[in-house]
Amino acid sequence: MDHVADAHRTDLMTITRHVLNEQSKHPESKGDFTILLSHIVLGCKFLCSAVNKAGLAKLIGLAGETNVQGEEQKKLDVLSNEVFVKALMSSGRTCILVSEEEEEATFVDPSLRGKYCVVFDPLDGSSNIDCGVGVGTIFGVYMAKDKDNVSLEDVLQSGKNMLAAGYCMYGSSCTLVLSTGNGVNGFTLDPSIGEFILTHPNIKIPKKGKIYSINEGNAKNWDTPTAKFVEKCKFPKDGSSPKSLRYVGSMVADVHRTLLYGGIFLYPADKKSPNGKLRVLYEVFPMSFLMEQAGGQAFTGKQQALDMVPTNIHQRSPVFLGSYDDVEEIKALYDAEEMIPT
Ligand code: FDP
Repeated sequence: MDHVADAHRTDLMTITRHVLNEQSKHPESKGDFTILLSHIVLGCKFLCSAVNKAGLAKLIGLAGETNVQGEEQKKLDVLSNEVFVKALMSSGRTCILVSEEEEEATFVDPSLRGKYCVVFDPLDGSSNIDCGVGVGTIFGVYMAKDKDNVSLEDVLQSGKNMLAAGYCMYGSSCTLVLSTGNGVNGFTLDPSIGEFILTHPNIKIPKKGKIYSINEGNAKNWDTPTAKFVEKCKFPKDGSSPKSLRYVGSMVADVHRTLLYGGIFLYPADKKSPNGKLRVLYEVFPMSFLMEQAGGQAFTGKQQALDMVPTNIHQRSPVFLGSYDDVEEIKALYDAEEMIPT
């Protein structure tokens, strides 16, 4: 028996150990973020289990349907929202919650209030749920200026002010990718021990990629820079090979692949949706934060994505994110477009 190798295999870097290590670098820290994160992790584990059982437990389908016992069945995205709201509130470390599932922001009761504002999409990629394709949770964390006197302004901040962002992908494995502003790390859930283990330390996105990811079905309505970019991907004029197209249609899955393999994910504005489709606070910002932390970029067609300051919590924006060089190319096409006199 190789005891040395066994000892190595059991010296696991769990997500909690990793965050505690980070915390020890800040002696002034009281561990509030670690507590918040452990509640986010709990929500992710719960959802991972619910997503895995969705077919069996009839969690899919329409909210409001009843089962044979006459109990109301919860649609998976409704359940996901409830799980996250409860997990975040019970942490005692949050003051404002913004969820994709709720029209209004939730102001946490003063007795349970902490200093963090959490913006999240509890179950992103909902159109993929019923066929078992990977979906995920996306989240971003801000700090309130004064937790006893909070307002929407605390979440309507530039993406550059985010303290942390991440996503959890419920796919063939359950992977949580996190940045606290000091690089990006990926953790995979080991279901046998119920712990997220550091499996992808210090993720860096390749500087240039071979994959582009966009809903080609919208091509009829694209603007000129997007159409030119996709044309270049398919018919490069510099002698390079054409790029491959991959599109799952779940942002978490498409961005995860982009982060690991390199390339670009595009959700542009088009004639039908002049502001794009994806939401600034809990889709564009967290994913842009992760991309920048991994050495990539995120652009809106007008500016670096994290420079936006949203004016409403469910605001949408176009986004182009991924490998640094690929995003440079789309930026150049938008710059060139601006030079053309109208
Ligand atoms: P969905 O509508 O399935 O919830 O934000 C929502 C989102 O999925 C993203 O996860 C995904 O990237 C995008 O929309 C897919 O949109 P299209 O179906 O228009 O391509």
